[in-house]
Amino acid sequence: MNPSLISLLRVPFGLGGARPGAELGPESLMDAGLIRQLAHLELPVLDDGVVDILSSDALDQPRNPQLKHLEAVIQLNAKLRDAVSDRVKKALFPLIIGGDHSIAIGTIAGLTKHYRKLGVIWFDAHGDLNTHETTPSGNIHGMSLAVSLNQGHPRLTGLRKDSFSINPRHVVIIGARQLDQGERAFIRQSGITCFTMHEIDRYGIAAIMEKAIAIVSAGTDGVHLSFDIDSVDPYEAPGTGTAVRGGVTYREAHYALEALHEANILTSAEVVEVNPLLDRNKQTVKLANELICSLLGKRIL
Ligand code: 6HN
Ligand code: MN
Ligand code: MN
Ligand code: MN
Repeated sequence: MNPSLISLLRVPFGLGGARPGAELGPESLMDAGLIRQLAHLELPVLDDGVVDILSSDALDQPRNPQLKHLEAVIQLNAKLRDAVSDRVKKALFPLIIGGDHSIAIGTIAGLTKHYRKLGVIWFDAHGDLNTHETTPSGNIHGMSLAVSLNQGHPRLTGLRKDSFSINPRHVVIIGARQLDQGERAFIRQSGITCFTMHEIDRYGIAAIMEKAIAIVSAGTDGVHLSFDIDSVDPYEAPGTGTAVRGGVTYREAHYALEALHEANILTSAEVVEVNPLLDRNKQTVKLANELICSLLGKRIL
């Protein structure tokens, strides 16, 4: 891990997602002992507060079916952007726990106020590369990577107006298995690397991580991990709003994050889309905490 002190930011927001419950993610990770587990690793962690909106549904008039809860998403992400920017300025390592994946818009906008050439690893069953024009659902969590690459509705990309752009060649998606038509076109045209489950099956997670690490660290000045828990197979991670069969296994997920720790390239990370309302015996919540520990250096031996 590069900087010495980790700033843990909790973002209890779910209005960018498909189903209620992701807003309960941060509380459930904390209740399951995240701070205690990190303390075991003897990591310097600052429990650095909550980023939330003031009110929710009242903000959302008139409703746009292509951009659900747009006003709430904008308000939340402006706050999160400024909080993340502040932590980077203080040379802290921002660790954000969500929340649905729309919060990556604010996280990455804040990071790229400082990082001129940010690399991004996007672990996800999905591409999150829709725009209001291509979205099948209107849920903004399916647009957050596109917005972070300055594509989409101007109200959303406007959150990035004082931030440096990200070169799509510095972006790697890992674990994809459900891409919409517009997202496939986006990937083909942009130069993003996408390692789908097919490539993970073919080459193995170790080789994929090696390639991904090489891509995001060449010519960049920081690397962000955006980890959507739905990248993991629903057998292991049922507690998420848009589960898709055929994901990475328990060990593949751990290995991927262990490899990232070893590579020592990350400058920030976020874990999103844990939905305790859809969970089974807190399986997904516990997994999220374990994965965070692997990412931050927990070793088997
Ligand atoms: N996520 N591609 C679908 C959509 O509605 O745009 C699913 C998006 C899922 C987003 O899981 O972060
Ligand atoms: Mn996602
Ligand atoms: Mn997803
Ligand atoms: Mn969701």
